[in-house]
Amino acid sequence: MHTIPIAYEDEVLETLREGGPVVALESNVITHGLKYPHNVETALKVEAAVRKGGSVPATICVENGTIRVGMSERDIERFASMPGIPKVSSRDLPVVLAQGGSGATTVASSLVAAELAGIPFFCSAGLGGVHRGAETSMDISSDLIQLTRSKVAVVCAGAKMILDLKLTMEYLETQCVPVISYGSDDFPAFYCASSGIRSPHRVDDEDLIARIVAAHRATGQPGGVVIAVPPRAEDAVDAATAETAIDEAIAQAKRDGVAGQGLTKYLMRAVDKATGGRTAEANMAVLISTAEVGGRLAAAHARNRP
Ligand code: PSU
Ligand code: MN
Repeated sequence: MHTIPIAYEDEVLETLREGGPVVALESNVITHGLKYPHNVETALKVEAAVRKGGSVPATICVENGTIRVGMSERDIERFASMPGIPKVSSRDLPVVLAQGGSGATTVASSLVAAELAGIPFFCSAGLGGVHRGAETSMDISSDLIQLTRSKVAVVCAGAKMILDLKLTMEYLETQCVPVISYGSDDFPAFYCASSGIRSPHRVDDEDLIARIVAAHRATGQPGGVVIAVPPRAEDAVDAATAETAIDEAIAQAKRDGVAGQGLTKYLMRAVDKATGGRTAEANMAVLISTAEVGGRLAAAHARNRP
């Protein structure tokens, strides 16, 4: 039988063997989401935040045909500063693995890796989702589809605000993905505390969230649970400012004929530019703040495990 090579960082492997808490993290946000050197600084702060929450971080990537579960500081620095590392989503993963290639994992492919590695929690700032205009472009992020397949709880600040968040929520409902907002009645909008959309459930008790994740796993249903954590007030961007920048970025993408795989990065960069870097700052801050909550939730889940 063909098996997928997985290289675990020692601490991650030891913690998993003991049934201790580990939080999986993506690497595409390091290589494509943020610019050097902010990407390195942020990735290391995200790892520190997971630890502060009481869990062990495992940043995931693909290197020379092996899935790496847990990157050292040097690995992160190397990945963050090396140009041309490809974005690897779920559908690209088998191609890159079989070719012995390398790449940065998105939310979707990180979920595949986390499940293979037996890590029940994953954390990032913003999920991919249903793009605005998807009724004609059909552009729906694989992140959402993967969420219906991989048994991994996802802690995030909602989905990226450049998306159609209403359609994203509809999609998650249709696909039976439980969505819980932590500390808010609303589904957050990544840069902003609220998307204006009510969340189907609000739970403020972290032990209860851990029990919900355990209950979902026990039902035998495939897929994960979304735990949406709003950005802290001091990190959030004013919604009107963000919306204006997003509208302009989408118009610009149309003019430049940008669509498909590179669209998310293009829009995020254009919005950052239009807001004078405010959204990039919020992106970094929210990655860190959600990681700490993710670390606490994974720790609560491991404590409650029978
Ligand atoms: N660009 C960014 N930040 C990100 C991403 C891209 O500026 O975080 C990412 C995440 O890795 C997410 C992926 O999983 O984009 C979704 O891409 P798409 O919308 O193409 O499915
Ligand atoms: Mn897409």
